[in-house]
This record gives sequence, structure tokens and C-alpha cells, in this order.
Amino acid sequence: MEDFLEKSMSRLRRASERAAERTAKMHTFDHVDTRETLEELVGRKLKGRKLILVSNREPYAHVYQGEDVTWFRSAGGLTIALDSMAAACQAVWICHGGGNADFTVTDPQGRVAVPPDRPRYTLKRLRLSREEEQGYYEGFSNETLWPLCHVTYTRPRFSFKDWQTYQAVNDKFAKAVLEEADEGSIVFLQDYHLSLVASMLKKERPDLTTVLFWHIPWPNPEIFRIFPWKTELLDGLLSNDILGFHLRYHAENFMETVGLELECQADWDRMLIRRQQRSSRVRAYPISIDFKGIFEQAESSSVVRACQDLRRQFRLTGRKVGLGVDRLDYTKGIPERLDALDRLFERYPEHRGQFTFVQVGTPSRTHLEDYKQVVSTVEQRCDEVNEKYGQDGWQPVVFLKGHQNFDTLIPFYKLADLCLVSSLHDGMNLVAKEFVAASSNDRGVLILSPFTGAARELEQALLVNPYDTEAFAESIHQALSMPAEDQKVRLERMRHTVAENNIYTWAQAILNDVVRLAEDSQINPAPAA
Ligand code: GDG
Repeated sequence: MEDFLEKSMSRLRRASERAAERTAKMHTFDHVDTRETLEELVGRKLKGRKLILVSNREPYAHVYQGEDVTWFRSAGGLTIALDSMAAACQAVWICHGGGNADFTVTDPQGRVAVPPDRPRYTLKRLRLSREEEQGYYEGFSNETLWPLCHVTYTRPRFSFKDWQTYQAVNDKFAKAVLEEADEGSIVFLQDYHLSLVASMLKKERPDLTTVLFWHIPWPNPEIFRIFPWKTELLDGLLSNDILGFHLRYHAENFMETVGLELECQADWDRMLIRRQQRSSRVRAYPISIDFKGIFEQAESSSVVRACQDLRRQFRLTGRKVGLGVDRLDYTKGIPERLDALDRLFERYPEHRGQFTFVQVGTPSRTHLEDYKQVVSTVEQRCDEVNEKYGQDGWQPVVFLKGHQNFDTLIPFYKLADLCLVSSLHDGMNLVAKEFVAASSNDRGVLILSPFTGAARELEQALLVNPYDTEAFAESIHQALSMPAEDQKVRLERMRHTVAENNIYTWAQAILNDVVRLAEDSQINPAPAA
């Protein structure tokens, strides 16, 4: 009886120590930027100035479920941060309405109040025809600009018809902004789909302050020079008051490109381009994730339970687990990752039966041939590795093709002993940061391609060239053999880096700069009418 009591007491003591540790760990990040700090800053800084956000993708979509209309929110830290910005100042967010019930809930101008369950700002949806989507989104954005900006040896397609459609759709976005803009509004444009919007806006309304954030790499001038419409594209981008990139390196590539291609004055000290009475600041704002949200969710008991369920479901109990989470895109280096796993099992047979790799892969841009090809290559390589090494009760690679709910991804991140991010080229890569935030039990190794923006910040990851199959396999072996203390120290360092520079810090940095510019008409005088 005494023995039983003692054991129970000691179990209770251990549980309460663990709870105290968890609470202390949570408090370590009390000071970091959150949704609340961003909302407070937006309210204070904008002082009544109207904010207009513009992106291709919509933050909320309405779709039919049978006869009923339902809605869902686009996942992802960026949407969450922009959503808080928009909500804090009753902004207008302009985007392509892609949901099949999107226009059943809008007014004749395409406007609807969102979030649908607790309206705080206005979403203005643009209707695009199938031809417009094909030319502007699939064609020009994803078959021309995307491969041009990523070094993966995929040849960009240069179609004059797509270029014309891209211009027309950018014009459509610009017109929608003009319908909403007040005197001195701030316009925050997202990404390579909208390169020309600012030039169209500034012709009509030089009083607007515009900032564009480019989410993908900017190539070096040697690569960019083949682009047939380079002057028009650069002109469009330089109509922005601020241009943001993830890395200083991409910002410098842009400065060099402009210096070589256009008649302009490049001020490298201030990272400023002057051209035709206008100036554009070129800045690096490394994007990040909702660190605290992910970290706290990963600590919750429901995630702990979900990890146990996943272990049972995929026969992972007692085994080490590797993880990949990607859009199925040729830039993400997924076949290269599978080659490295193949080599690992060949060279280190001791990992057979002991280590399972789970690849979560969301199909993306599925109308395009290059993307169909990635899916079939990944499927084929998974089958080959499984046939070559699989044994009774053990499948080396589990490929989960399809879109997962973001809440489902967190237990995968948490249970993984290692995460493979093997992009051939990537502006930032948020998966690497999500893994760091969610592996909150101090176990887990990040293997990271040096060709990601994230590699500049996450110095404690194991960096490996995804094209070098031997070195890649060796890194996986190293990760599987890494002492626990080493894993813990590396993770802690990376966790602090991501906590300090999270998605809200990113949004605040851009907002601070753009508001300062909008207030200072001396720095960027409007051209004479
Ligand atoms: C561009 C740049 C830059 C993935 N599968 C599912 C899912 N995901 C989420 C991940 C992560 C995001 O998608 C992917 O992040 P990446 O950074 O790889 O982004 P890209 O889509 O390539 O986007 C990139 C980024 O913009 C931001 O500036 O980092 O360099 O290429 O958040 O968790 N989410 C859900 N289900 C999935 O199945 N819900």
C-alpha cells in the first residue's frame, strides 16, 4: 500500500514538474510580437488613413456544399497577419474570387464583409473568366515569372498572349483599387501576380503610397535579361514606393538588374532607385510564421493525443519519423529527397525497419504540365523505394497526397524526429520555421537546403545541397544519430530566432516603413501633373 502511494505521489510530482516546465517555456516567449501587438500598432500608426490590401488569393472563400453556401479561411501565417492588419483598421482587401459560391454572397460591386462569422473589414472580390485565369495566373504568373525567378533549370514560357492577359488583369485589379481609394490611402500589394498594378495606380493617383512584397527570389541580372517584357515589368515594380524581398541578396539582385536594364540612379547606400522623378526603396523583410500560435498549439493535450493516433495509424510506434510538407512543386526538391532516402537505406541498412519518412504533399497548379509531372515522379519514386526496402509491417515512405487541414499538420511536425526541406530554390520556406516552432518537445533535427531564404536565419539546421545525393543521405544519417542534447541546443537557438522575427514582426516592419514614407512627402514627391 505504501509503495503504491509513493508511486502515485511521484507520478503526480513528475506531472506537475512537467506542467511547470511547460508554463515556464510558454512565458519565455511572452515578449514576442503577436496579433494583438500588430493590431495595436495598425490602429496607432494609420491615424485614419485607409489601408487597401491586394492579393491574388482570397483570405475567405465561399463554396457550395450541396444546396447550402459555406465558407472557409485560407490557411497560412501570411493570411492571418494580413487579416489582423485588415481587421484592425477596417481595411478593404481586393482579391480574385475563386470560390464557386463567392459571388452569391457579395453585393453588385463584389463586396462582402468578413470574417463571415464576425465581420470587421471588407473583402472585394474580382471575377476572372477562365481565359483570364489561364493567361494571367496559370500562364504568365506560373509558367513565366515563377520559373524565371527560381533557378531550377525549368524553361520559362514566353507567350505574348499571356503577357497581354496579365496586363489586362493587373489593370482590372488597379481599377478595383481606384474605386476604393481615398486621398492618401496606403496600398499593400502581394507578390509576382501584381507587378504592374502600382504603375497603373500612380498614373491616376500619385497621392497613393504603394508597397509590393515579392514572395519569391529575385534572380540575378544574367537570368533576368532574357525576359522579353523586362522594361515594362521593372517600370511597374518601380512605381511602388517600397519594394520588399525576403533577403538582402534578392534586394541587391533587383538593384543590379534595374541598374543594368534601365536609365536610373541606383543609390546603394540607401538602397534606393531614382527614376523619372520618383524613388523606390528596396528593402529586405524576411517573412515568418505565427510562432506563438503554432508553439502553443503544439503544446496542447489534443496535439499530444493526435500524435499518438498518427503513430498508430501509420505504424510509427517505436520508430523514428522523418517529415516533408510541401506544395507539390518542382522547386521543392521532393524527388531529390527521395533519392537521398533511397541512398540512406542502401548505405545504412540499420535504418531499415527503424525509420519511416512521411511526405505530406498538396497538389498545386494542377492544370500545368510541369506540376502533373512532379506528382507522377514523386508517386513513382515513393513506390520504388517502398518496393526496394519495404518489409512486413514496415513501409519506408508514406506519401499523403492531398490538402491537409493546418491543425492536422501540427502533430506531424511535433512527432517528427527530423524534417527535410530540400528546395532547389525557395524565397523563404515557411515549413522549416513551422517545424522549429512545433517541435516543442526539444527533439527534432531540421535538414535544410542552403538555397532557401530560411537557411540565412536558421543557422543551427543541418545544411545540405539537395543535388548532392551522397551528402544528403549522410545528413539524414547524421540527424538520426544526433545526441539528444545537441538536438535540444540547436532547436532552442532556432526557436528563439523564429520567435523574435515572426509574421507579426514582419508585418509591423513593413507598416512602419510605409507609414513613415506616406507621412514624409519630401522623400518621395509626387510628379507634377
Ligand atoms: C511562397 C514562396 C515563401 C503545405 N501543405 C499544406 C499546407 N502547407 C502550408 C505549409 C506552409 C505553406 O503551405 C508552404 O510554405 P512555403 O514557404 O513552402 O510557401 P510557398 O507556397 O512556396 O510560397 C516561399 C512563401 O511564399 C511566403 O512568403 O516562404 O518561398 O515560394 O505554411 O504549412 N497547409 C495546409 N495543408 C496542407 O496540406 N493547411
